[in-house]
Amino acid sequence: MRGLIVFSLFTVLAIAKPANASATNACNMIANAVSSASDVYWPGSIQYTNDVSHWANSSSAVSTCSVEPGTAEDIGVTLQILGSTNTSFAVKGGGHTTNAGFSSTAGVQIAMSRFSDVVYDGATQTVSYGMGLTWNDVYSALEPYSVNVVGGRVSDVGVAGVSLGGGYSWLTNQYGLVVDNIVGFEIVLPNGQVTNVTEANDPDLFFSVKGGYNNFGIVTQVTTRAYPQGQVWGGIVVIGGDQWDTINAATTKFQAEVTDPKAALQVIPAYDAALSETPVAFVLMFYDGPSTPAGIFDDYLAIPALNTDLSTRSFLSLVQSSPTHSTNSTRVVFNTASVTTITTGLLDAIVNETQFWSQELSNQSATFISYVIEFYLPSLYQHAAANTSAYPPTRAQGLLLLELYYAWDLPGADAIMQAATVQSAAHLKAVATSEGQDISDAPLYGNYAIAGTPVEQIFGDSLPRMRATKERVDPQNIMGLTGGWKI
Ligand SMILES: Cc1cc2nc3c(=O)[nH]c(=O)nc-3n(C[C@H](O)[C@H](O)[C@H](O)COP(=O)(O)OP(=O)(O)OC[C@H]3O[C@@H](n4cnc5c(N)ncnc54)[C@H](O)[C@@H]3O)c2cc1C
Ligand SMILES: *[C@@H]1O[C@H](CO)[C@@H](O)[C@H](O)[C@H]1NC(C)=O
Ligand SMILES: *[C@@H]1O[C@H](CO)[C@@H](O)[C@H](O)[C@H]1NC(C)=O
Ligand SMILES: *[C@@H]1O[C@H](CO)[C@@H](O)[C@H](O)[C@H]1NC(C)=O
Ligand SMILES: *[C@@H]1O[C@H](CO)[C@@H](O)[C@H](O)[C@H]1NC(C)=O
Ligand SMILES: *[C@@H]1O[C@H](CO)[C@@H](O)[C@H](O)[C@H]1NC(C)=O
Ligand SMILES: *[C@@H]1O[C@H](CO)[C@@H](O)[C@H](O)[C@H]1NC(C)=O
Ligand SMILES: CC(=O)N[C@H]1CO[C@H](CO)[C@@H](O)[C@@H]1O
Repeated sequence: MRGLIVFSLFTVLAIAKPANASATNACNMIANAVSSASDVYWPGSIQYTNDVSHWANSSSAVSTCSVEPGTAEDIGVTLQILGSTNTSFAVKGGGHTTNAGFSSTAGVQIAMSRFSDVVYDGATQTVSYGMGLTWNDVYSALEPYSVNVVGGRVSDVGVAGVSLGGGYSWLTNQYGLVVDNIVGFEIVLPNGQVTNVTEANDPDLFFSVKGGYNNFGIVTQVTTRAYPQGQVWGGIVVIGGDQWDTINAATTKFQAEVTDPKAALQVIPAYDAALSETPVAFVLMFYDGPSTPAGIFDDYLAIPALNTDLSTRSFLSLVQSSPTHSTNSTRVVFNTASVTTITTGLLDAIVNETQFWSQELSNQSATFISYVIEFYLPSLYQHAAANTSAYPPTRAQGLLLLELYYAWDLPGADAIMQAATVQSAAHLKAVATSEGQDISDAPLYGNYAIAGTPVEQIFGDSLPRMRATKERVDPQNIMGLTGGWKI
């Protein structure tokens, strides 16, 4: 073991030195070439520290410098330099990816923070928002107009990764995914050209970027449909692990009976070291109206809770009440499985996984072992036509998403924690399959999938069209110098 560590340290030092020297050169070239709207920062500055910081510290890296572009043209200049010097780089929106290297790098860190406008256009009923924002920023800016967009469920998550990866929202049962509502975006292509892309002017690129992240260029802003938004009802209850049978009965009943698209639910069996030694259930409830009609969440509300935060509130307040259980000092992995239905058997298996892995990993500095069960109506993918976005690659069947979310403290436990989620997700897929679910080809959501997942499982039949588009807009594969789901 010790020999292995010494060996890999040597390898890292050996390749890191020349790479950083050339990255330093690229940083200096960028600093000299960009306009006064943009800046390059070096380690030690506050701006650099913010630019490389991620929600999960396991996703951060020590880059050579950071760039905060202030204009789309400067992004074009930067991409040209990175391409001509063959320098690794990363593009960060909100920095919430849990996969190392997806928006972090030892090379040049691009931080999108200066793309921070939110513009509501009442005439077209659309909203344009910049790729440096969090959902908190967007919802706050829209609240005075009583309108909203389809976006993330947690306030400090970046708009970029959610919007470019698919995007599941509290409003998805009503209006579809985030990508289903995008009507256009501005992108800086790898050749430096800045262009507004729509279904009308470039259907292949419009399709490919909706799910395709950073494979085609760097997006600066997205324009999406606006919807009226009033007060909502909901929040969170925390229920003790002595109530699993009652919780699971409420959950199977919710799934079988509730068809109101204004209702949304997440049930999260979770071991939370800060709360208790045994797993508890977080139940997140949402209703798009000032009160929830009788019969929707009653069974959950009847269960004695350890903690309750439910009320009639603004959408922003509801989103801010979601727990995130992590700061950027901890290590996190997400993994996922897609299923077509949640049975009592599957719920029991998920609770058992929470119990099993929280014990198994208790000596690995685990602080949080959880399984987010996301409920959607079977019609969730019917809000856009087939073949209109790279993700999801098929809209034939509605899916429910399981998101495994583990957090821990010690870097030495990384490999064990990641491997545990792979084993656990495979186990749950096997349980669902053994119950007769046809999920062998069910697409996985890229924002929840663990690094190393084959892109075929995320993009499926979208890949040929994405690859042809990439060949056209990025023939030199400049975007291959950055990490993420590479097609
Ligand atoms: C607490 C929490 C709650 C979440 N809730 C939700 C939810 O409700 N719904 C949901 O769908 N997902 C949710 N997610 C998952 C979320 O979609 C991903 O974490 C997503 O990647 C976050 O986007 P970001 O901009 O913060 O990430 P980043 O790490 O900044 O970026 C993610 C990827 O997008 C690329 N990218 C970023 N900016 C650009 C750009 N301008 N142009 C091109 N590529 C770019 C990056 O290079 C990287 O590969 C949640 C995650 C967390 C941690
Ligand atoms: C990291 O934590 C600091 C301090 O809590 C906070 O200011 C910063 O916004 C966080 N960064 C991210 C990406 O969450
Ligand atoms: C760019 O760098 C990579 C290694 O980071 C190397 O494999 C590749 O050959 C280089 N390409 C060119 C054109 O120099
Ligand atoms: C793209 O559209 C936005 C909003 O209309 C506009 O501000 C921007 O200048 C356009 N960009 C290009 C390159 O035409
Ligand atoms: C609980 O989960 C573990 C790990 O997946 C598995 O080995 C075990 O069979 C499960 N127990 C039950 C009762 O399902
Ligand atoms: C941690 O606990 C598990 C199961 O309880 C055990 O198999 C493993 O050997 C332990 N690991 C260490 C490093 O103590
Ligand atoms: C969508 O594309 C797939 C192949 O990628 C094709 O089989 C299917 O017919 C298309 N559907 C529609 C409605 O165009
Ligand atoms: C607070 C903290 O732990 N920060 C660390 C996050 O990761 C980077 C890169 O690995 C470290 O340099 C920080 O010290």
